[in-house]
Parts: sequence; C-alpha cells; structure tokens
Amino acid sequence: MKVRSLLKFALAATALSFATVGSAQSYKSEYRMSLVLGTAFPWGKGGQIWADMVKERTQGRINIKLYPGVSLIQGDQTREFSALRQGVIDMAVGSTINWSPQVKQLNLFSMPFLMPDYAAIDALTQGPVGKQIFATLDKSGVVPLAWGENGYRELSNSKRAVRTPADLKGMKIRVVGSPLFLDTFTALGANPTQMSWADAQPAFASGAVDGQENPLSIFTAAKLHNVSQKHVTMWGYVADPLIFVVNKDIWASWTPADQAIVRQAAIEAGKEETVIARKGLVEAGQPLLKEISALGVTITQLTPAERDAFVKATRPVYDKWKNTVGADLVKSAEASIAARKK
Ligand code: X2X
Repeated sequence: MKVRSLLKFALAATALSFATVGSAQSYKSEYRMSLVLGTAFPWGKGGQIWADMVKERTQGRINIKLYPGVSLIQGDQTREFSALRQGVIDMAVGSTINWSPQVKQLNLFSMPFLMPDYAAIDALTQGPVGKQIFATLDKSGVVPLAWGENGYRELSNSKRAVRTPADLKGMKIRVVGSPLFLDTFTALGANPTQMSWADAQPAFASGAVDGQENPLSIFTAAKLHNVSQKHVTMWGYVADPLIFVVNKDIWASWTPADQAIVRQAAIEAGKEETVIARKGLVEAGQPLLKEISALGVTITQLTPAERDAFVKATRPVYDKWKNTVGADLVKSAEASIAARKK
C-alpha cells in the first residue's frame, strides 16, 4: 500500500514535470513580426511599441523581433496574410490593402470616397463594422487584436498639379494590392500598374512610373520628393487601417495570462500608433503640409466641386465592388459613417 501510493506520487510528479516542460518548450525564443515599413514610419513605430510592451509585461517570455520590408516573404506584401496563416510569420501589423486579395471584406476601406474624415474611419474600426471584420479574420485563420492606421492616401506625381480627372489622363500610377485599385485609376483615365512598395521606389526614381498614392507620413519619411514626386493632390479618396494580428497556433501556445497581455498591448500600441500617423494632419493649419511645401512640392487642395468630379468618376467602381465586399457590410459601414460624431 505504501509502495503503491509512493508510485502514484512519483507518476503524478513525472506527469506534472512533463506538463511544465511541455509548456515551457512551446514558447519560442523569438517571435517574428512582419511589417511593410520600419521604425522611421508610424507603422513600424507601432510595431516597436507593441513588441516593447509585450517584452516588458511578460518579463521577456515573449520576445519579438521586427521584420520590416516584409522580408520574411521577400518583399511580396500581398502574400503576407497567407504566410501568417501558414506560420511563416508569427505576428504582424498589416494594412487592410495588402490582405484584401485573401480577405475580400477588407476592400471596404479601399472603396473610393467612402470615408470623408477621420471620424468616419473611427466609426468603422471602433464600431460594429470593425467587430464584423475581426470575426471574418478570425474565421480566416488569424487572431485579430487591435486597429491602427496607415492613413489617408493622397495622390502624388512627377508631371503636373492634378485638379481634375482629366489631369490624370494617361499617367502611369503605381498601385498595390487589390484589383479594386486598378478599377479606380482606370475609371479616372489613368494607367495604373501594380507593384510592391520595394519595387515602387526605384520605379519613381527612374521615371518608369509617374505617380503613386500613399499617406503623407510615408511621403516625407521615404523622401518621395527626391524621386521626382513634385505634385501632391489632397483628395482623401481612401485610407487604410492597420490590423495587429497573431498566428492561431502561436496564440494557442501562450497561457491565457500572456494572451491577455499581448492583446492589451496591441490595443494600446494601436491607439498610440494612430496618433502618430495623424500627426501634422489633424492640428489647425495641418503643419505637415507646410513641411512638404517647403521641400519644393506643390500641394493642390480641391474645392468641394473639384473633389466631387473624382467622386462621380469613381462611383461605378464603388457600386461594382459593393457586392464583392458584401452589400450588408457596405450598408452597415454607410450607416455607421452617417451616424458618426464629428
Ligand atoms: O505599398 C504601399 O503603398 C503601402 C506601404 O502603403 C502598403 O503597404 C499598403
């Protein structure tokens, strides 16, 4: 009897120590975070803030290394979502644009002139639409945790100030991601061409491409004025949020307490990152625009009537993509925007 209970104890102790070793082994010494842009940009800063918070709050149990330039997938940003699902990437801060080829609902944010102002973006990401999109991402095989922001994508080019769709005629414009962008720029009379961010910058420098669209925080940090981008048009036609996510298996390998830390840190980092992304654009007088003018770049502000011409020209694209994105989701987005607090 005594021997038997000793044996039982020994067995239980062995099982316990296996369990302990098992869970310790399931933590990797380093987790790989994918990003398109590094810490010179709000995007990379957001990733760094998230990684630092997690390391500190888990006492180093979760140690994250940043891989900017989507280097884990050789710069091919539209493959990021698949790589996340497959476990080539452990976690990411990614743009809705780059993941939209795999998750069609994410095209919502690229529908031309859907979101008139920052309050409209917030109404989507922080409301029922954001919840629904997170549910979709969860079903698609990743764990979505928080929203950040790349920003309003303004138009730049090397040729001329653009005030009307006619000014865009025949211009070669670099776009990324979903075919929705090809439709939008074709509708405007331009000649869109799809390429990665890595390929785009040499293409601006050589003159192979005339123009592009990206947030102004990217324009300044990437010094696009040095690669012939001399004209900027403020049209606010789309904005891309960023999403903080973790691969499902990696998530499942963490204790509930560590999962809570990673989620909370993502939410805080996303908020901080959004403030950084909007810097210079939400203050009176938009100081970032003055900075860009000082670089010798013309900034064209559209009158409401001028902007409306772009809205009208792209309306068929909006209508065409409604069904792909999901008519109900678009309806819900339109309702959230109409009800927003300005
Ligand atoms: O490639 C772009 O234009 C960028 C950096 O904005 C994205 O990754 C969507």
